Amino acid sequence: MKAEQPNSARDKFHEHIHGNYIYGLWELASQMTAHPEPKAIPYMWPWSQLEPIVKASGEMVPVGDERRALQLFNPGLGGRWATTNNLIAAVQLLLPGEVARAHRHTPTAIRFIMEGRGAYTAIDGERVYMEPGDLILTPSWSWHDHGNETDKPILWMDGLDIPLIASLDAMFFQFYTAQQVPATRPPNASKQLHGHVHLEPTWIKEKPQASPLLLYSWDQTRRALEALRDQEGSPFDGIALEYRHPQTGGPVMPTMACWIQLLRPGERTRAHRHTGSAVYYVVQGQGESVIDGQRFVWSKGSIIAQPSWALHEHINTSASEETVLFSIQDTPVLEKLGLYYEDPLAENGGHQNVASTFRPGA
Ligand code: GTQ
Ligand code: FE2
Repeated sequence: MKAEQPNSARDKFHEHIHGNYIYGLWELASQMTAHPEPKAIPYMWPWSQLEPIVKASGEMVPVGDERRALQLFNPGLGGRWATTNNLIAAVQLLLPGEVARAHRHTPTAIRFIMEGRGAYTAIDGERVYMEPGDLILTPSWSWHDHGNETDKPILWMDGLDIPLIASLDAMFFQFYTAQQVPATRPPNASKQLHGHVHLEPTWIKEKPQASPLLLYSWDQTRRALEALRDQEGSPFDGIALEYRHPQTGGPVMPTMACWIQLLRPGERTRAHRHTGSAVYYVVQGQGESVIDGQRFVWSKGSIIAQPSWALHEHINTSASEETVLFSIQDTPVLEKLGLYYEDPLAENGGHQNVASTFRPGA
């Protein structure tokens, strides 16, 4: 057997190859992890922390070329514009009389309306009017501007796949030539055409990848949750419903799925983990999530980041009130690539041991 090279010679060799932008696989093996090890961490922005910041943003910052949207940065991602590895969540405020300038981009967006009503987002010439609890889609590369002609502020959560599109080097962005895109279709036209639950117009031949239904009204969402509240539901997710593309039955966007989940008073789901990340918005109620052994105590308005492969379970801690969680998820991407894996927690009756409780800023 040949004697090992002295360390100094081997170190020199490594220095030399690094200088030529070459690394040995033996130096990298720790990156081929046994399972996903996201840099993003489980994190939460409680409403008590978000609300004063959102209100202050209205006084401190005008709507200029850019929207007044507060982007939630995951502390594990070293300043990357990302809430999880692939998703960004933001809270956007539009004051009475304001218009956010028309533009388009390849990242896909959703809005979930938090507070206020009667403002609109215009998507490719269609004004979609907002009510609390509505989900509104902005497909990739569609022109959009926002306007608030009411006398009250409006507030919504944005969800976008910006980090995914950036890492794919597929980012395109343009401003429109005017402040707003002229209306070419009646208000809420897509709901008029595609919003009929189990009936779809047969004469529409075009089947876009993103849902042609742009407005998923809270009224219909709430009624579905109420109709299903006595079902058993999923042991891991409770009464979890996915917003559907009306023509394909698939996720609302090629890169993002949206869910609404009802947890009944006292309900506690079992823990599981899966590839794909999620951002939750607490629509109503109060409760806790345990994510990778850490307890997150939330209430209406809180936003929670859940990285890929994180063990998670949710608890409605109220004995009388129902809890509703909205979420965006990047699982459609994993599914399309054959990379969706899911594991229940087998031990401990399907529940995690709680090692710590999350405190914001700590
Ligand atoms: O309102 O169009 O939070 O383009 C980030 C990028 C919102 C928007 C965001 C955007 C928008
Ligand atoms: Fe946008």
